[in-house]
Amino acid sequence: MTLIKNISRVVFLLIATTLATITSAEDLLGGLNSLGKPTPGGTSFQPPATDLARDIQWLDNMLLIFVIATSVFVVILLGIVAVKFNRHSNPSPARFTHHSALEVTWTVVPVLILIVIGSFSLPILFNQLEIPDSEVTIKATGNQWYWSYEYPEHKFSFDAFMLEREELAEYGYKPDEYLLATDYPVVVPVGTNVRMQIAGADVIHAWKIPAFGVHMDAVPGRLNETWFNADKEGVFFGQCSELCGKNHSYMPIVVKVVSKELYEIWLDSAITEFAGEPRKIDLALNK
Ligand SMILES: [Cu+2]
Repeated sequence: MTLIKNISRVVFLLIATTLATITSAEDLLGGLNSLGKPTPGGTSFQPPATDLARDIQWLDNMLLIFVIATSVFVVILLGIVAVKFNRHSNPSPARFTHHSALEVTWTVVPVLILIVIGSFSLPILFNQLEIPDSEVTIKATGNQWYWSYEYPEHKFSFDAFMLEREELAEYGYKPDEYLLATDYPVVVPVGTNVRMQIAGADVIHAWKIPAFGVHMDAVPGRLNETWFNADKEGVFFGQCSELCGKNHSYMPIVVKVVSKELYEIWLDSAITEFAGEPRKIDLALNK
């Protein structure tokens, strides 16, 4: 009888310990791939994880065509002038000062180029700034020198500090994620419109996730808004992108995009961990 009692006590203790170790919200989020981070020697964009980022990268490539074409054209013109109209090849230059057709052309063509560029870039800009109906709202506040996050719908908030090199493994990050990883990540559900409200507590910071195509200034006394809808589950890194003081480079941003089911579980444990308001059934995400 005592043996059975002891065994059941051990089993109970084992279950209790396991439960205790997974109550931390952070522990639920292991096993995600790092999708959005810089690569050594990289010069191009990070792989896009939102339509916003895809649009920006498409626009950048499109503009590059105009930039290259204009540069090549100007270099060729300069070459022709240098070869054909130097003092030796053209000792007695023409004396005319106006050429109406040429002047109209060099005014109209750049205007047309700007109209073409504007007609593609303005819709992309409007799309970034028009916040669609969102299911999750997160407020990010830049402080010297860390970010704090609030989930206003559930009334909890937490601070996110950069991890030291020796802390990375403990929090499940790789050694090359030093200067990018934080102790607490922002967690969002995949395929969901997320409204980001961004403000500064002291000086101007900027909240930026390159893979999302999101970059918004965090200005004291003003609430800026932006949004994203991440379509890949994974870990995405960003950094403060406005010079904000001596530790500007030590206030990184981590966003973990998880399945809607895992998000709900994380939300419950975060509400417990950060003393938020217990939520009613969140129907929006269960659709
Ligand atoms: Cu900053």
